[in-house]
Amino acid sequence: QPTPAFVSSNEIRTRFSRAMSEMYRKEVPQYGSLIELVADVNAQTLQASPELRAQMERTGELERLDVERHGAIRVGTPQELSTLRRLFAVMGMEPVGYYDLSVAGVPVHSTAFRPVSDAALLANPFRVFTSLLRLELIADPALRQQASDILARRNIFTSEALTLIERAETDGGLGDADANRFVQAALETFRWHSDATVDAATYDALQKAHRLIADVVCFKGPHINHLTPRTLDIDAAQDGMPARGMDAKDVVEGPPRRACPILLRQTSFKALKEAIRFTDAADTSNGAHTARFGEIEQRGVALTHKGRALYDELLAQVRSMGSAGSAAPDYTTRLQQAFVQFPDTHTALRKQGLAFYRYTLSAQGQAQAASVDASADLEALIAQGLVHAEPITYEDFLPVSAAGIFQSNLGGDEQKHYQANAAQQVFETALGAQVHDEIALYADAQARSMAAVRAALAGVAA
Ligand code: OOG
Ligand code: NI
Repeated sequence: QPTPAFVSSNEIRTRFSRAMSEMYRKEVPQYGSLIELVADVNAQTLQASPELRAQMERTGELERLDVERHGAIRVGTPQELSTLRRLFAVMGMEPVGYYDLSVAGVPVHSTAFRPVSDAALLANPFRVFTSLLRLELIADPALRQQASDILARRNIFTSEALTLIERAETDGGLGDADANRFVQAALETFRWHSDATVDAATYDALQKAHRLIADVVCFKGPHINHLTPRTLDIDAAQDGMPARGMDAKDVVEGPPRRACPILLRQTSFKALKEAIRFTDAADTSNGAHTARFGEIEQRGVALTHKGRALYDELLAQVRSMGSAGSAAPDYTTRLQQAFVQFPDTHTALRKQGLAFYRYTLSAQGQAQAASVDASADLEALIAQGLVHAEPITYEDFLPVSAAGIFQSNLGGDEQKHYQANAAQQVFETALGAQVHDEIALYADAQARSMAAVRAALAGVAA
């Protein structure tokens, strides 16, 4: 029997990400406006900065820019989480990183499903930030039990999706028609349902425990709660939101604007109020739910452990100054001031071991490879123009920013407090797998590129 031709997992991910984007555009029309705004800002930014365009062209990122986005969902049980892991695996997406958001008053812990290899990231870096509700953080035992019973009754996957996941696992892939069926079936899990699965009183009780708990427990499935395109100038995009009818969040999360962007900066437009029907209601006239929004992000270079520690320290400084009251300079100014301590040239970031880079031989380096000492100092080779060092893009998330995004979109201002209790092992048991260490992935990518440069120099010189 001839081996069936499988569609690559990269291609399935691209089809899925496109289908998800189309669905969300219909569900939340403002998301369409956001996509248009970001496309305009990106075109202007690339036109104004030929240097950025050239860099993105060299690294292959220019091509992925228009398809690039992330989404987020929240699930209720270990079973749901582990099946999602299998579903995302069909699209080449693996769990990366562990985020404990209980520290920030959100009763979940999370990971991001995303491609991990250099080639898969370039093909389409689609990511889904996925949170698991921590029912143990509901204080009232009766309510906790009720939430758990409600969750136990639902099945968030269609039988077709489950069949096709199994087929992909058994056969090692999916053919073209199956891949399309899989995309459609998988999409059902992320669809919005205006019919709640509970009566109004139950919704209210769960909403009081935490607005996020109601969002996870009271619906048929983990509706996609936002999709986020990547912008090259988040300040311009933020400024452009009101003119296009979007109610922008007050501050951009993450590091300040810099010459060399680091990590991730994010902002969003506030969640919409959507009509919902409770099981004891005839229509949607007495139900509304606020959870779904739009977000944009600007990505910069990934940081080493040392760089990340400096980032966390400076951010903590700025946030603690917030309590100084009205005399404190405004947040953006304080952020700018604190981050003066974070070097802002790629040469300094590299030399101080703060960020990760991908090394390649330049055209000149290739031409002169035969005469270059393969063990020469990399910085010296860069200075001579023989080696390029391109920033490795940060592909992950930031817990403090994520908490800010959660908070600004749940509506209401009450701030809950939970004990900080990272529980990565509990999370991994629920997931049925270990999460990748994101910093190790960047370190590997950098090391591989260095080894390739050395090999190219040695190979020709030998
Ligand atoms: C996820 C919030 C985190 C981000 O970009 O940091 C996130 C959620 O609201 O479910 O998407
Ligand atoms: Ni997000």
